[in-house]
Amino acid sequence: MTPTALITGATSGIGKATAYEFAKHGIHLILCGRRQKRLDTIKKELSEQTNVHILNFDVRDKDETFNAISSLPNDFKAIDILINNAGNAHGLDPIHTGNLEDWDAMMDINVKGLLYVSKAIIPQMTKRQTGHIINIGSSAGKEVYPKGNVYCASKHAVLAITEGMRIDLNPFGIKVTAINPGLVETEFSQVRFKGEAIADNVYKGYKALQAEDVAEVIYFAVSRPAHVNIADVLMFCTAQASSTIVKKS
Ligand code: NDP
Ligand code: 8X3
Repeated sequence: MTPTALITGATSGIGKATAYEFAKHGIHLILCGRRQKRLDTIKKELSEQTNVHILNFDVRDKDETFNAISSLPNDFKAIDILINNAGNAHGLDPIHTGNLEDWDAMMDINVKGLLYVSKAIIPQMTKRQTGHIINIGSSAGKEVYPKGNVYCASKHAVLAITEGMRIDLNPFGIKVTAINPGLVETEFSQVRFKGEAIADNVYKGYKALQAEDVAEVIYFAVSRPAHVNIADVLMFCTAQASSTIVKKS
C-alpha cells in the first residue's frame, strides 16, 4: 500500500525538498506550514505526481495543531511517516544579551511544536503498530557553539525526545530517526537574522549542503526494509568539520 507522509515546515527548505523527493516516489503527502500561498502552489505542482492534502497551522498553537490534524479527510487519516521538520533559529546572541522572544520562539516551535504534532499523530501509529517518525535535529543538537545557546538547547532537546520516542515506541514496532544536518542553504539564516544582510554571508565562500541533499537522506531512511531503522545521521557539507570549523575560500 502507498504510504502517507505528514511533513511539517513543507513551505520552504528541507521540508519542501522532502515533499518533492517523496512525490517522485509516489508517497501520499500531507504538507503543513503557515504560508497558505506556498502550500497552494506546492500542492498544485505535486498533485500531478501524487495525492496531496495541505494543512495550515502554527505548531506553537496546541489547539490549532490538534484541530488541523483531526480535520484530515479519511484518505489521509492513517499517517505512516511523520517528518517533524518545522523549526528555525531565532537570533545569534550571547546568553547575557539574548532576546526573550527569540528564546520563546525556539523552545515553542522546535521543541513544544514538535511534541504537539507528535502527540496528535502517535496514537494512531501505536494503534496500528506501525509508523516511522523522523525528527530533524541538527549538528547543533550534538555540540554547542558560541552564541548558539538556546537554539543548541532546543536541538539537544530534539535529540533527547527522539531517543525517548525510540525507547517508548519500541514495543509498537515504530521506527524513530534523527537526521542532524550541519549548514544547509535554506531560508534558515533569513529567519535567524530577521532578514538582515548578514544572512547572505552565511553560505558564502563554500558549498553548503542543499535542502535536496538532506531530502535524499530522509528518503533513504524511509525506504529501508521493514527490519532496518536508521537511528541517527549527522551530515555535513565537505567544507564543514564541526559547528565552528568551515573551510571557506
Ligand atoms: P526554512 O526557514 O527554510 O524552513 C522552515 C520551515 O518551518 C518553513 O516551512 C516554515 O513554514 C516552518 N515553520 C517555522 N515556524 C513554524 C511554525 N511556528 N509553525 C509551523 N511551521 C513553522 O529552514 P530549514 O529548511 O533550514 O529548516 C528546517 C529544519 O531544519 C528546522 O528544524 C531547522 O532547525 C533544521 N536545520 C536546519 C539547518 C540549516 O542550516 N538550514 C541545519 C540543521 C537543521 P511557515 O513559515 O510557512 O510556517
Ligand atoms: C542549523 C545549523 O550550525 O546554524 O541547525 O546551527 S547551525
